[in-house]
Amino acid sequence: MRLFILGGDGFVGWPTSLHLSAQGHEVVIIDNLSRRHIDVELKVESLTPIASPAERCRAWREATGKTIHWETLDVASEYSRLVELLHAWKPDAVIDFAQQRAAPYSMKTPRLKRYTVNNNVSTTHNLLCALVDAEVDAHVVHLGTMGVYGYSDTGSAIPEGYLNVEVQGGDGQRRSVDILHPTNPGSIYHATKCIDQILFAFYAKNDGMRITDLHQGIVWGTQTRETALDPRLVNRFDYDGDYGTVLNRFLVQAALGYPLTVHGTGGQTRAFIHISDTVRCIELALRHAPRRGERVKIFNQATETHRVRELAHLVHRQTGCPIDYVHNPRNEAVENDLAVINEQFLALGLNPVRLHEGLMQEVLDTVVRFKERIRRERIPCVSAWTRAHDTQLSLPPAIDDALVKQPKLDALSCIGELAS
Ligand code: USQ
Repeated sequence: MRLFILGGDGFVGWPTSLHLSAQGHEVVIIDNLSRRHIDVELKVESLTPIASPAERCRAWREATGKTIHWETLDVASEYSRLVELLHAWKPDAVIDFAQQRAAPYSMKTPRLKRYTVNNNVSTTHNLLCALVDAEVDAHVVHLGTMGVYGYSDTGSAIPEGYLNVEVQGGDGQRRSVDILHPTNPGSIYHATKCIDQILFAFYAKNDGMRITDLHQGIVWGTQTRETALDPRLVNRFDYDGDYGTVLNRFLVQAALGYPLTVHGTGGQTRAFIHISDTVRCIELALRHAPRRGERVKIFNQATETHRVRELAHLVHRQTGCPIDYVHNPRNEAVENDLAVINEQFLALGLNPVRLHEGLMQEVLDTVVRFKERIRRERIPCVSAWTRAHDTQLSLPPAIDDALVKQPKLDALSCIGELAS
């Protein structure tokens, strides 16, 4: 298949691009390098030293003889060029990772709330609109989030996208219907994924578009088989308080002997998936596209659930690092249970990678290799969901300055600098 991978430079986009190229697909990455720009803005870098886009593609060619094409484009704002690219390449499928994906970043300031909504919703809608406009019948595979459901304990497992309910019709008869599971976002970022769902439902109904939405849990790990082929192919690894996700952060903290930062009681249960399963799930979703006219296919892309404090205990047992129960800057339930149905991927043959000490050790080894690059002052989570949650008013001055002084997130302004 010929594939467009929007956001192919990011934490999930890059390993997916390599994996699908390795499977023999023709891959075109479309990316505005915004994630690298945000690194500059936040004065933090991926723990692993990631190569420039050109270097990444060169390394892939040298390692495998395969070519990955690269187009630098901001899908949220360069609509006409997107249509031109669709006309020129006529992809069979478009995989969409081109989103601002960090909940804490999306809650940091009014400017970043607006940036996240404008960027994420415009990207989704521009893509859908452009496919109709260009008359390209590509399967859209979108990386959504388990967070669209909220994490409340309803006493039943979260179904895959649709909830079967019974309604009473005007004739008094009761009928069973499937509705999109009600949304309950926990951040502005998660809210954008809820809006995406509505757009997908509309384009599937109105234009017969073939769409798959993957409701993914928290990804952990860093390397996949392909990213490990050459140091220049290494995947990015975030540990800072905005972009680092909880288990990867704990592993970094353990490597430094920095007490594990459990928010509140650590009673939040979340769904998880290892990065190597993520890329396999996307491959499976691609192979099983919905038919034209079929409703949006929704998969829960998560393989296990864990409570945050249990993860901290696991890391503590393996490394001896102490646990620190810190103030929670988020407005979230103190404790929640979570059960998730993920039957569809299992039925398609996914054999999940489960969290175990060996795999955590692999991540720890990577962390230790690049330990010197860690900026300890970027570890605390300081993005507060509301003023009331910001009991410490503790934004480090450097971040305050960075945000105030940069009037606009111009994702393209740093390309030359980054690519050189
Ligand atoms: N947490 C801690 N200590 C920390 C960091 C986080 O206790 O040092 C807690 C948070 O309060 C939260 C939980 O860990 O309860 C998860 O936080 P996270 O930062 O690992 O994950 P989250 O913000 O939910 O977002 C991540 C990805 C996002 C993806 C989502 C999947 O950044 O792109 O959509 O996971 S899910 O959570 O299932 O919606």
